[in-house]
Amino acid sequence: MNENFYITTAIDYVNGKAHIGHAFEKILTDVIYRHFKQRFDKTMFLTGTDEHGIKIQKTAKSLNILPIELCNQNVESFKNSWKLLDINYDKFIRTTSDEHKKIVQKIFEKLLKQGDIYKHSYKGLYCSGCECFLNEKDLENGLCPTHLKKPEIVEEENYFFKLTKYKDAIINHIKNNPSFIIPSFRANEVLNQLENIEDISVSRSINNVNWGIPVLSDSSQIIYVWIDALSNYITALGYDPDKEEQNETFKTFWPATCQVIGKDILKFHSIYWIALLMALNLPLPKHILAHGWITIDETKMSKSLGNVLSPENILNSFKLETPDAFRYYISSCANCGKDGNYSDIDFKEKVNADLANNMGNLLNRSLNILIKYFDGEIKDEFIVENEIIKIAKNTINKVIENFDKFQVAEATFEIMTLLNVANKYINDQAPWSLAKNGNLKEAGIVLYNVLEVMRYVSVLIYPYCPNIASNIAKQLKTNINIKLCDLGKNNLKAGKIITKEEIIPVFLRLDSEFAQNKK
Ligand code: ME8
Repeated sequence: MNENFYITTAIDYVNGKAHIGHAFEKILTDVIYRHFKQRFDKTMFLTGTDEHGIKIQKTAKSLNILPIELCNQNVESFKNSWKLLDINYDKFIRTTSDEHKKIVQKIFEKLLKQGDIYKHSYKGLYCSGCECFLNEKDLENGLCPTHLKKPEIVEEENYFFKLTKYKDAIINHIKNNPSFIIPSFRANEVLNQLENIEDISVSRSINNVNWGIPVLSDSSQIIYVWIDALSNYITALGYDPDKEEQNETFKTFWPATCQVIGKDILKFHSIYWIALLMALNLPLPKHILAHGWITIDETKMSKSLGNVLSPENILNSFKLETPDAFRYYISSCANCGKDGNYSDIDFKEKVNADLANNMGNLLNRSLNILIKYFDGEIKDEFIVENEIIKIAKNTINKVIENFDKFQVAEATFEIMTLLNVANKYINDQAPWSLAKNGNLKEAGIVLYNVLEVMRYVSVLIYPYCPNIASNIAKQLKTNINIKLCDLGKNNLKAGKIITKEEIIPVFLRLDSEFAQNKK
C-alpha cells in the first residue's frame, strides 16, 4: 500500500511531569501509529512539548530558576516517560527550538501583512490555566469550568486574529465532512461554540509576559500562545510560509491524517487551528480525534487531591518489566472519544484475564502439547486449515475497520473474541486426548490451527503490546514485522519450531496479594 500517514499528539505543558492522562494520549496515538505502520509505507508520528507561557514563567520564578532551565528538566522527564512506555515517535518538537520559533515569527508576520492579524485594545477575563481569554458566559459561578479558578482581568493592547472571517468556512467544513471530528457527537458541540466566536487575542504585552516568542516587527509584544503551540504540527515538518514550494517532508506528510488531542482542547484544534490553516492557505487535517479524560478510581486527577499517578508509579508498583500490560489496559479502557478510568483492581483483573489467561496460557498450553507429542515439530500433514482460520482472517478485517474509525479499544474486543474462539476450539477438540488415543494427525491439525491463530494474534496485538507480541512471534519462529495485507497470505511452515527450553510464558499473572498490599 502506498499511502502516507501522519499522526500528531497534543504537545504537553512542561510545568509538571507526565501523568497517566498524558500517557493515555501518547499510548493511544502510538497504538494507532503502529497499526497504520502495518498498512502504510510512509508514516510519521510527531509529539513534543509546549514550553512558553505565563505558567512556566511563574513556576520558574517560584523555583528561582530560568524558564528554559525548568523546561529542560521537565522535557527530559517527559521523554523518559515516553521511552519507558515504548512510545515510538519519529520526531519530538520543542516550542523553544530555534527552528520552531523562527517559523512562528514568519507565520505571524505573514498573517499581519495580509490583514488576518490586527492590533486592538482589549480588556477581558484571562484564564492562565487555559492560556486564553474567556467570556462571562463561559464561566461557572465566576470560575473557569476546566480549571476551577477565577480568571484575572487583563487590559492590554494586543494583536488579534480575525477568527470571525473563517466562521462560515469552518461550519461548512464540519458539516460536509462528518468524520472530520471524531467522535462525531463532539461536532455539534463545536458547531455551537462557533455560533458565538469572536476574534482572538494572539499576543501579550512584554511587560506582562516575557516567556514567549517575540513579534518580529513589534518588540513590545510576545506571540501568545496558541499560534505558537498549534503551529508545531507544521513547523516540525519544515514548513516555511515564505517559500512558494515546500520541502519534501512537508509535501509527503501534510495534511495530517489524524491529530489526537483531549476533549478539553478540541475548540482550539477544530476552530482556531483550522482558521489558521485556512489563512495560510494550507489543506486541513483529515481527522481530529478528541479523546476523553482518564480519572483515577472515578475521581478527577488533581494536585490538591494528591491522586496524580504517573506511568512510572504504575509500572513500578506492579513490578512490570515492560509497559505492555499498561499500554493494553489504558488503550482499551475508554471507547472511542469516551472518558476512561484507571483503578489498580480493574487493571489487574483485565490484564490477567486477557493477556495472561486468554492469550499467554493458550500459547503455552499449545506449545507444550506440541513438545510432548511431536517434539516441537509441525508436520506437513498437520497443515489443514480449519474454520477457525477463516475467523482469524475475518478478524484482520474487523480490526482494520475499527482502526479506520480510530476505535482503538473496540479493536481489542475483536482480538479477544478470536482468542475466546481459539480457547473454546482447543478445549472442545482436546488434542491431548486425541494424541493419547493415537489420533496423532488430528491432534496435530488442532495444534497447527491454534498456533496459526496465535500467529495472527501476535501481529494484531503488536500495536498494543509490542514486547509480548515479539515474544510470541519468537516462539513461533515467525516474523512480527509483516504488513497486515500479507498476514493471511502466509502460514506457519512445516518443521521443528520450538524446544522445551525455548518455551517461556509471554505474560505472568499480576501478583494479586502484592497489588492489594500496595495501598
Ligand atoms: O493542553 N486524561 O497541554 P496539557 C486524558 N499544551 N488526557 C489528558 C488528561 C487526563 N486526565 N489530562 C491532560 C495542553 N490530558 C496544551 C496543548 S496542543 C497544540 C497544545 C491531555 O499538558 C490533554 O487533553 O495541559 C491534552 O490533549 C494533553 O494531555 C496535553 O495537555
